[in-house]
Amino acid sequence: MGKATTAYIGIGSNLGDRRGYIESSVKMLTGAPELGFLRISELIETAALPDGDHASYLNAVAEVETELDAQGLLKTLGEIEALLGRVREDRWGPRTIDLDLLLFGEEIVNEPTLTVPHPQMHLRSFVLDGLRELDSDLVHPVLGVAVGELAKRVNGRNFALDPKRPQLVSVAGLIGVGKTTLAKKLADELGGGILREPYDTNPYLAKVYAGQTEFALDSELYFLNWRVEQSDRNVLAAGRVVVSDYVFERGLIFARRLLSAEQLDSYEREYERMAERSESPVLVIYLWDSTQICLERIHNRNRPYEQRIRSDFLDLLMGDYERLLAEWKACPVIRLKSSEMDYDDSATIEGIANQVRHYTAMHVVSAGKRG
Ligand code: A4P
Ligand code: MG
Repeated sequence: MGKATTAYIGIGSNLGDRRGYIESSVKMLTGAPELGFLRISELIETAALPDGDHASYLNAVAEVETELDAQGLLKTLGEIEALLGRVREDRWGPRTIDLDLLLFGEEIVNEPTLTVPHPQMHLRSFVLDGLRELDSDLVHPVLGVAVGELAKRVNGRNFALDPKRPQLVSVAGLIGVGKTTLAKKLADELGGGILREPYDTNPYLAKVYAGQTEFALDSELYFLNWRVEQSDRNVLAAGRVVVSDYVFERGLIFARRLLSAEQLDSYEREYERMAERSESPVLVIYLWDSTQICLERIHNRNRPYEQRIRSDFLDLLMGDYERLLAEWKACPVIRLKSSEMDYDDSATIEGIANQVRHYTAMHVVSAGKRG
């Protein structure tokens, strides 16, 4: 007898008697002589990925124990799918039953017919929540991150990688937290482009910081125009990775703190128009730290007009960012604490870039694989 491996299987159905198909698949998993069936998570109803165009799914995760190898288990799953009337048509099309191999012990498999961990499992709450329910200590063997932490990144939502979209990765966070440095290093490491806030060319910024609030609207509109020129969805190339040192929504955060009611009114009208043109990111990296540390960095980098920034203003902005990202729906969010990272250490940057890659379509395209 070989050594038993604990494996996790994603179960999905969106056609016919969904619950019945899932129950039958569980019976077959239990009955298969080569499998010891352990447990199944709760069933959850989810809108069909990628865009809800098909009937909604019932999803669950099963834990099995097997002495088969990963390919052997995949074959068994295929046989059960066939017995339950699964017809392979369109990738995203309706199916009576879909059995995906999510995790096979801690094994990493990259073969033409099999990728383990499943290449999109970390983007799906319906998978991560099921895994977490069965074993909260499980760690994704490639990302090195626990399933509970991965679940927080997607925050109850489900995403699909889409190589046809620009692969925009946005670094968000407070003034002075180190967004530009991280964005540049990641762009280099990922072989992608960089989009930077043009703080040094904004002719109004120094005036605003010097207390001439009548220039605040011009200053914010200047930034808004820059951002939309850079992140215009018709300008960014499909499939290409590009890293920005801001999120587009940052404009609203600053406008709400800096503009008078009347200025804000004009700003918001313009913002709505621009937001439609701007590409939304596939991943946000929220870089954070204490306001004290950000303030020290601001002092150290010594841009003259920034020296008036006070810690109570940073506290307010920090609260704004926290709220923005707590409600963020567009993509996964990875939180990183700036002072816990050494930007000059190449292994640190490689590690972060590796995480980022898995949230972009680079990850499946470069693996020569289905999504
Ligand atoms: N393959 C490679 N790696 C694996 C793996 N880890 N597990 C190969 C299973 N199969 C793997 O799979 C195509 C080929 O992938 C297999 O022959 C195998 O050699 P498939 O099951 O025939 O095709 P599929 O199901 O269309 O592909 P896949 O990747 O399983 O699709 P997804 O991404 O699971 O998409 N929306 C909601 N809400 N819930 C869902 O469960 N599922 C899908 C299916 C779409 N939308 C969904 C859901
Ligand atoms: Mg499948």
